[in-house]
Amino acid sequence: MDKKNKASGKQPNQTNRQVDQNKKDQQLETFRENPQEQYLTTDQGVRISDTDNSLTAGSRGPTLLEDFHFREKMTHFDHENIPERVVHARGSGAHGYFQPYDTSMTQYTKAKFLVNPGLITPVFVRFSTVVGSRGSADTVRDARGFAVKFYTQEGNYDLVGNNIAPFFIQDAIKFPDLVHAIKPDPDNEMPQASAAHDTFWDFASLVPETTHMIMWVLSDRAIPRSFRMMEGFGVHTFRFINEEGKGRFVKFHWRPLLGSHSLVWDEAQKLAGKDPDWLRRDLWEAIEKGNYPEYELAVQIVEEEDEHAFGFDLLDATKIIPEELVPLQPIGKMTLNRNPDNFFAETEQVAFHPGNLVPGIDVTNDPLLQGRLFSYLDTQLNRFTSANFTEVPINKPVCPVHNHQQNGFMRQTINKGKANYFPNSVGGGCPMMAPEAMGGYMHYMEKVEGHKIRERSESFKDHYTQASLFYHSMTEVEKKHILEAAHFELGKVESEAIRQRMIGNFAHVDLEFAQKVAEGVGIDPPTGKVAEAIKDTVKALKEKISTRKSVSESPALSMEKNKKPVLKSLKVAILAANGVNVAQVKALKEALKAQGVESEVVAKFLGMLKGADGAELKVDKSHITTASIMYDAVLVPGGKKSVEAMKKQGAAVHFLNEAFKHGKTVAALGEGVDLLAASDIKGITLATAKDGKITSDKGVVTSGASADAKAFGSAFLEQLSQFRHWQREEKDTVPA
Ligand code: HDE
Repeated sequence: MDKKNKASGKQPNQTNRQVDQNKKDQQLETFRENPQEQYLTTDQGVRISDTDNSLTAGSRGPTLLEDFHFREKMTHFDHENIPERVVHARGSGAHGYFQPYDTSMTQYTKAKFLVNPGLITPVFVRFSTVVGSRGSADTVRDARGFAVKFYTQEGNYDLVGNNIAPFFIQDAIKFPDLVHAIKPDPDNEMPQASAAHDTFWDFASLVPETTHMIMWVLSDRAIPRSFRMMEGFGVHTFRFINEEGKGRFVKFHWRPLLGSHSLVWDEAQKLAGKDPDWLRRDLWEAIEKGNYPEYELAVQIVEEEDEHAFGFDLLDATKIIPEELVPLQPIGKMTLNRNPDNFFAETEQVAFHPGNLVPGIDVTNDPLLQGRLFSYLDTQLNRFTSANFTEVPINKPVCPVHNHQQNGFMRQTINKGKANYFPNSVGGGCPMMAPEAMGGYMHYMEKVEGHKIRERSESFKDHYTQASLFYHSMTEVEKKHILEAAHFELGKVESEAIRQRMIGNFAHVDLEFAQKVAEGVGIDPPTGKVAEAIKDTVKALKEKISTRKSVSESPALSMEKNKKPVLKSLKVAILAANGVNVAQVKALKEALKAQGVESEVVAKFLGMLKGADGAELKVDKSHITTASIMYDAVLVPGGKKSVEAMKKQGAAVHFLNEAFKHGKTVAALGEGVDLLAASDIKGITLATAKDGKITSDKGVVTSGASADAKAFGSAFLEQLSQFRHWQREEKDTVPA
């Protein structure tokens, strides 16, 4: 297996483990409320005899103020809302655990949860989109948040990352500007959950440091197929500190064991309407079915001596460290195995903070990270109105908490004794300060000196080299998707001047790319003297960094180049109507299930279908409630009557066209091939209904009625595991 960009395939050692995995769950259990077999009561515990009628003066008279049940019920309802997060408002959470593979990280960090394979640390993860409101669609083009709270024995550690490795800006002071620009316009609050409007591209075109992340956001990474199939990045350079006190720079990566996969843009937009909860539902259902999402945690380590060895600054969050320069070292595996019991109590109230650190991990001077260290606590105070949000069950550490913090709205802890200050003698000096040997957190003793100054470091000033590296590391199809995304995004920009400026920025990434973007958005492409001047700037940038470590291509950045076959938990639609070959469908379903592939029978109406031989088949989804975009592949079984009926069903034919257009595996057996032939899918080799042939052409697998079922099964699974078939040029002519 290619160790560079894929999960290493390592497994944690299961012997001698200190099972801490359930510690958080046990703690949460003490807060859970279960209404089974219980009476309805007020908040005071008084049993309620009637919750359907207010207490009134006569059956048609006014409501009485003394109706304490009415008052309490209504008041609580009136106060149900808290402010949604100012960014990352839309999120989905899951519980799980993390376990290191081995002790290999001991040389770099003293963080126990990363070096002791016997230790299983409970985690809570919240995935999110950034821009949209709490009720917005999941599949919008956006970065995804990937925030992990580790409930370690040494305190909570939060790794608050994204699924995009670089960030838009270098200095936190620009964050309010960036977010204002990308959020809906202030006058009319449009558009929702989308960067495709003038204000964002105005900002981007004026702030070229955004260019690198823009290339990622235009790429397929911004429309993940599933939270389970998405990478995560810590983004900043952090610091590891080992037992000897030696510090090293570190970047964090999460690699999904299912590999990284994306939607296509047309599909993403349609899903936003047909199932706005697409990613949330996928995560929830996978966990309910026992398909636990798994991610490998890996790190890139840089020695302090090498701080200035690279062609970019490690403290600049708009840059990545190419994996070809510093390979990833696997640490351990995170498994998400439990859905929250209550969305508000857990997913909404969880409060992450990149400053929640444990011994062995520290921050660096990255100015973006430094600003975050202020912002997260500040924003939690706005969301919760009280500093006591740390006492909310989901935020509570599983290790002891003792200090002199007190009071405030909604204080839960009952601190005993008189000593609410330090030093004290009345409380025996407790709680005591912990020396380092007793686990006391020590900030890394970095030497810092300088003049107070508002100035961006010279080493932060190259905004294009890595944007260009990203683009040039893509496959042709990935480049095409970036181009189409740029046509969409800039195509929605009304101001020609903004579009023009963006083309100028893109020209520094790749001249030809900029020219192609310009062509689609009504702007004269940069040519002649302008193009020459841009080429000179780019060349000068390259020369400046050529003496330091850099790469001109990073295959690790391409999802396509690192594609990993996947079958587990993919979903296949089986199109059918009355007269379908029921025995064949049942056999297919079994064969798919054996590989962990899910399948659903899709027909015009819900209910039972009657097969050719009189057997019955349950319909899982009707045409009106589903679409090809909700499946990873489509299969048409045999059955003459069934196929003849479907030829007259626009929805069934559209299903095939659309799946084909989106690059999905399409298959047909026996008479099912006739439905394919009747669709708009042309130029693909098909078997004929009656022969014994099996064909497999660009992800379209067909089988004559007399062909070997097993051989068809393996041909289909082979194509399905490829996930998408981009080589279909014919798809552009298919209407869907
Ligand atoms: Fe955040 N970010 N951020 N961010 N961020 C928030 O904190 C902020 C940044 C990220 O699921 C807020 O609790 C500033 C980078 C995630 O609850 C807020 C800057 C990365 C989440 C905030 C950044 C992130 C947030 C809003 C620039 C990837 C959701 C609600 C300096 C490494 C966590 C909240 C969850 C949330 C501030 C940049 C990731 C306002 C000032 C870079 C995953 O505090």
